[in-house]
Amino acid sequence: MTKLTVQYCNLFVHTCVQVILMGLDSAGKSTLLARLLTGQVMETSPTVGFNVGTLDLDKKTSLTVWDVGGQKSMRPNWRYYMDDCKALVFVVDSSDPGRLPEAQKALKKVLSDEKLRGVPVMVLANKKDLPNSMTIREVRGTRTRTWTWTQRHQRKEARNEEQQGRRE
Ligand SMILES: Nc1nc2c(ncn2[C@@H]2O[C@H](COP(=O)(O)OP(=O)(O)OP(=O)(O)O)[C@@H](O)[C@H]2O)c(=O)[nH]1
Ligand SMILES: [Mg+2]
Repeated sequence: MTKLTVQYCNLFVHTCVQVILMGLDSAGKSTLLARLLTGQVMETSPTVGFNVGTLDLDKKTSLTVWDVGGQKSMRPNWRYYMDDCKALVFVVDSSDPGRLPEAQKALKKVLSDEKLRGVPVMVLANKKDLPNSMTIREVRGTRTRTWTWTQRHQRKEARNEEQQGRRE
């Protein structure tokens, strides 16, 4: 292929990257998505299923952002959104320390899923505008423990696979 043809082809290559917003119910995922899409703070109601929107970063790249309902009954469905996911944003309500252990447990479960192996994760401390919200350090403390747990879990899995490979 000549250089000219390659450049011509590139004109039409559009990359669409899948990003998922997860987190407990009421963490603020739908508010965040609406804000990203419209620039406005909009009224939301608890998400049953999902919301999805596309954000154009430039002419060639866009993000498809999936906002998945966080209620307990919906969490088993989270894994169906993980296929082809290139980044995960886990939203935490930093004004609600009482639910931090629940958020930690949910994140731990999400990160243990094989589908997310190697996928970058951001924990977003939301609702920082509210008085008495936790500091980033407090929220980060939770994430670090979870992350360490996940790395340990993934290393163990890799060792098991390796041993199984040797036996076969
Ligand atoms: N003060 C404050 N309130 C927020 C913020 N983000 C969201 N909220 C409020 O938190 C409530 C829940 O927000 P949602 O965006 O619906 O939460 P969600 O994570 O989508 O919840 P589910 O759909 O049930 O999973 C709403 O009343 C929002 O207005 C924020 O940054 N600051
Ligand atoms: Mg929602």
